[in-house]
Amino acid sequence: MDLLERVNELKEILNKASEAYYVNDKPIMEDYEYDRLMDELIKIEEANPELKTIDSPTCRIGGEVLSKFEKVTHKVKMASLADAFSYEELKEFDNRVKSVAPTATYLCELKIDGLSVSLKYENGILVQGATRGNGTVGENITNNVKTIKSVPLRLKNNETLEVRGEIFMPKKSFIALNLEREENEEELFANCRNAAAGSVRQLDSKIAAKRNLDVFLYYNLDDNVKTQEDALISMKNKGFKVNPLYKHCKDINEVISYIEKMGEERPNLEYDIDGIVIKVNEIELHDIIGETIKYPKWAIAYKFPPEEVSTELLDITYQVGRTGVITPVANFKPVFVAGSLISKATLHNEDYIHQKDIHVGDTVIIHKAGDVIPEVVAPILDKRPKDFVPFKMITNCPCCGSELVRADGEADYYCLNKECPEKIVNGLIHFASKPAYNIDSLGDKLVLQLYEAGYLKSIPDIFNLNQYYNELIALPGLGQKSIDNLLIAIENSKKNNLDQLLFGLGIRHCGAKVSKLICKKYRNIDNIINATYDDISMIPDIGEVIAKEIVDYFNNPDNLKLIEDLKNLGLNMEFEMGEIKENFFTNKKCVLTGTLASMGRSDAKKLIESFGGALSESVSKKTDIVIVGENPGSKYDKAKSLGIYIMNEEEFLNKIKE
Ligand code: 0OW
Repeated sequence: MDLLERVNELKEILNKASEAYYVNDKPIMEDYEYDRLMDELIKIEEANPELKTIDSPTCRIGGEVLSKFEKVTHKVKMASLADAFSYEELKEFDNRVKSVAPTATYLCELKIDGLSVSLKYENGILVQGATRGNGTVGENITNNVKTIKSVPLRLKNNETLEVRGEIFMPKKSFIALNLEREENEEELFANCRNAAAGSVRQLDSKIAAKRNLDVFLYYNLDDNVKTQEDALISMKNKGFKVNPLYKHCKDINEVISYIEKMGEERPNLEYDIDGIVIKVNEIELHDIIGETIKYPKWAIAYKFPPEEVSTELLDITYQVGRTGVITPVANFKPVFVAGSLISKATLHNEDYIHQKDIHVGDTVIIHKAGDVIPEVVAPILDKRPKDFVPFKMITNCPCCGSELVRADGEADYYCLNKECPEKIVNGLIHFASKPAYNIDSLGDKLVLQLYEAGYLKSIPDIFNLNQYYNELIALPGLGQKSIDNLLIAIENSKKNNLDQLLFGLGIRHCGAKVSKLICKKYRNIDNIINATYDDISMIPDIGEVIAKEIVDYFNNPDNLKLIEDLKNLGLNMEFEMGEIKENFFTNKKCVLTGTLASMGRSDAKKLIESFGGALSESVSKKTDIVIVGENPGSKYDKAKSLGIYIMNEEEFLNKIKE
């Protein structure tokens, strides 16, 4: 047999083995056999590069490192889904469908919590994998898609087609990945979806290949089947991995029973789902029912309410914040909640703990408020150990031992010791953080390392680090390049606007927004230092509490010395007003819920603020606009119930451009 024949034989055997193992979960050969054949193919291709083809299983190992992802325009827009948060909303959906298509039935699928992908095949060969992006323009991630073992590199028949589905990271892979990242002191992924998205966007496909990504396909653009159910069966027959837990429901009540059943099944699934997708099964009805700008009207996603689980409260520990505030933290047996593994949650303050009647040793119920923040909901009283030790708030700082102080009427305890190490370190971390002085190469770990090495004890020390150049490059894990970058970043940061400095100082209750308001009024640091309590408290949205904190801060000689030191170090003490263009968002209170395809949250916030608007976290009667991105949370629901103006991303972008 000549080499070409051998290569084709190996590709045939290995691709078949991949499909059997990863698509049909029915292995047809031992792992060592697969690896042996793969090694043989790698060697032949290395010796004879002209024999390597783009459908070779050796592509699954990854290899090429891209500098960036090419943009891809989808010939047919990759639709998104409208959400339903209650059965009432599902019934409204059903009424709308039946009003134009009375004979419609439904096909329910699990809503895999990953990221959408489009796979293009030409003459049976996978030629392109792309992300959804904003639905019209996505990113070319072909190299990374080829490393997903359940993605066929070649179809059995040489068809030309495009299929779409969801890339996801199985729960087990997510836990293993985070354990590995914890050991490497890397930032952990919050949930399976973020881990999948972070993996698919790796420019080095060798890294993607290690992430055990998987995929379920649910849509074939080039099929002429009559129902969604047939579409799934047909895709499975072509060798695609299709989630088997779909169900044909004849009416909305059957849909609701299926939702109930899968809600119970959810914690046992090997992957994350955040809901159920309900589609009209008869495809010829889709055009009759139609679609809106962003969503098909013949499909909807029912979103599960935040998942609750119980676990054992092992300990209550305490953090010392940069202002000295003491925060109790619940440490419990790790549990999976709504897609992420958590072992800690804030307990806010002493009153919260007493009011919830929480004690170490309790079995507590945990959920994720707004699907993101882990929260201890309540103890399960009949599981409380007889010999439990009632909770008692600590009286001394867990870090420096000084006596804690709780001001009358305040909920929190504070450590007032200016020399408290944890307070100093957290203060420096805050100063260098993105929303404050934004010295991006001076992260939490480096601040702690420089503090412990004795080079960094105060804010001015940051700007004197250049005097210890030789000592710094000798520190473990650092080197000339990283120190050069750090010193450049520090030097450049001196040009920052005054509000970033004021926020970075860590004055209590003086957050980013307040700092900007103060700077807009006074324009430079000396005017702020000389401002009176009455003057400051007259500023709209400032008030007496903040005015007192600011006046007290600048009455303290140590802080005045700090400002003098920073002036002498060349930090900018003026506030440059960006020109505020009047537009739809001027003086409007906005809330953003869900994720925008076209920009991150902080960019949206900057944009709105540049027009004189404000972006806050929670929806209230004072909110003027709620901007709804993908996978919005309960804020969207609240906005609807309050009759607040809601806009989707498309409208937001148009208004911004006006
Ligand atoms: N995440 C899913 C899923 C699904 C598409 C095709 C027509 C309308 C949306 O499991 N099972 N089925 C669809 O159908 N979409 C899904 O996910 C969507 C894609 C984009 C936003 C959602 O994640």
